[in-house]
Amino acid sequence: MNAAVVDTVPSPVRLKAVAAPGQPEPTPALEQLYRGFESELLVPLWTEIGGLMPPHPRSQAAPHLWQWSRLKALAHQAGEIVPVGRGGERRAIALANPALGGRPFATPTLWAAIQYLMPGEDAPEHRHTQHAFRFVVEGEGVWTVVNGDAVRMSRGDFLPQAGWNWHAHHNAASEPMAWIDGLDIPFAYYTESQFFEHGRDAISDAERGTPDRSRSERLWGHPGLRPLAQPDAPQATPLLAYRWADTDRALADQLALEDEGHAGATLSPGHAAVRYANPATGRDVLPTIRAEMHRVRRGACSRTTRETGSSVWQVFEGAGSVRVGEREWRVQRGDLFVVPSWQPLQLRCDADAASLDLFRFGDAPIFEALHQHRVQVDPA
Ligand code: GTQ
Ligand code: FE2
Repeated sequence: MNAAVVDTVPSPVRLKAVAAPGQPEPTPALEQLYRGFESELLVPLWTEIGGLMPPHPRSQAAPHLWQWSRLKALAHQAGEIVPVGRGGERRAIALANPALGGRPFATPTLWAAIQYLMPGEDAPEHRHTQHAFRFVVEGEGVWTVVNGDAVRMSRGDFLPQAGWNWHAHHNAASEPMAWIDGLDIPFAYYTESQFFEHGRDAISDAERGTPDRSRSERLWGHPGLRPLAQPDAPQATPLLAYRWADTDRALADQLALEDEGHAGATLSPGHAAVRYANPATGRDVLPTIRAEMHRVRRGACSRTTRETGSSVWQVFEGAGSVRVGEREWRVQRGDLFVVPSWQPLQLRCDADAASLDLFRFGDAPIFEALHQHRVQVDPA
């Protein structure tokens, strides 16, 4: 090895000889051993064990709340000042977890952003290996065009879009529109697995149509019915839009069944929930992202739950309070908050709100695939 190179590279390793339980007292011999480790870029497990192998996850990420009113005001300002086009690709503004070093990451694995398009604007076509979805908390007028299939985006709709599909967005309406994007960008970043390509500079006139239902919905959007001409078990969902009317009815039915005495219809008393599923497999919509909608009845609260991996929640409707770890916030429509790995979460609906509806996405499919997923629900 070239000694000059070794000399110019500062060792990032700094070991302290400390007396920990079961470890030797600091002596000149121990100091010399540790300086030897440092100069060879070696780290002994016994000084690191607490941080590397804690008894349960201790997340780097912090619980945090972003208020929708502030996000939307800033996104609107960006709409007036910052153009959208090739290069920057999207007018998307990411939530940066305050404990993740200023990176635009909501959690160690998940990206969450508010995206904004002015009337008549287009976001250009591209594709990437990162898996993505859109969720619309309010407004309408934008169509997302996935592999040439124009998909309407309206309030309450969930629009998954698996990696490596071409996509562009266009606002066909006379009002600006905001929505949220969720992607596994941080996961792809840390695992160094990203690919990206630009698409056509403009989509065709036919693709600029504004159909009520996309081709994907006409093929795959019939409950319990699989089109025989289509592939058997696509890994990510072939259905590009999950409409609010269906989600709303599913949640309302759970609570109505509970009212009729069928306690097993809900997760816990007053807490209804559904997961968006791939209609071909029944599994999660995306390989890395799980998405759900929750409804907590007036005055009710959820059971306190901890789970491996992180999630981001967005209040869809109603008002209430949310407790994450040591933090507690009042929340209303559009507010977004982060639940880091293994931090306890409890949701509570105000006594004077009809219900508290929340959209949630998380990285659980990653941990399930690796047999590392755990959930702990406090007893009632
Ligand atoms: O809409 O295609 O928030 O590619 C981040 C990356 C949105 C998108 C984001 C993206 C998009
Ligand atoms: Fe994209």
